[in-house]
Amino acid sequence: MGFFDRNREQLANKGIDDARLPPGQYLTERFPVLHVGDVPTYAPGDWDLKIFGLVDKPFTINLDELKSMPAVTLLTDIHCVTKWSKFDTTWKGVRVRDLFERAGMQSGAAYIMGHAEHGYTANLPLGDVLLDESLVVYEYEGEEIEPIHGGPVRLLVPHLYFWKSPKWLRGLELRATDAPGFWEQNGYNMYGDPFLEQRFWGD
Ligand SMILES: Nc1nc2c(c(=O)[nH]1)N[C@H]1C(S)=C(S)[C@@H](COP(=O)(O)O)O[C@H]1N2
Ligand SMILES: [Mo]
Repeated sequence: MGFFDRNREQLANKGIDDARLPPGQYLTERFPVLHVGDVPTYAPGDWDLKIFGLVDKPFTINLDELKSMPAVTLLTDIHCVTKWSKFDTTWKGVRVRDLFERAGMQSGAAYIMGHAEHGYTANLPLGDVLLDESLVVYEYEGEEIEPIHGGPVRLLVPHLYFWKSPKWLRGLELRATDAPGFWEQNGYNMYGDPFLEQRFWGD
């Protein structure tokens, strides 16, 4: 029996329903770090986030303002396309939907592009980020998110592969049309549902 089968078998021994583990994934207790480029550092007060594109009132929000918005705490599993999954991670942040409602979504908006530091981008259908679980997060396990994991603020769209959750998030752009983001231009799937194993183009 190979590593993946053994890992899946161990789930039952731990009393975990293996339906939570998408096909082709293995469960890890670790929290791997994965990104392109350097980890940015921000002087206090330096980080902000722009909500722009197909909205009536584009705005820029800083960290204090973000933290003053209604907060949501979410317990969720995360799945990386490089095949690790991590269960029961806890995040705190603000619903993307609340930010977009404040900006006033225009009727033509159908997709978003998440913009991160160093030009990293990830595209998503608008409907996916309007879900309750799609958050702009600033805490992980009750602490500020560490810079290596995207602090001060990252996007969290836990029902899709984790590359769709940009670290060091700086902008959310509402768009009429879809366009490939950073990894999507390099062959990753435009949607990325881990339970359908949509890793690459054509999956
Ligand atoms: N800005 C930025 N965000 C990013 C990435 C990146 O390279 N740059 N990599 C993505 C990928 S492929 C994964 S798996 C997760 C990894 O998050 P972690 O390092 O906190 O585990 O971040 C995603 N967000
Ligand atoms: Mo990833």
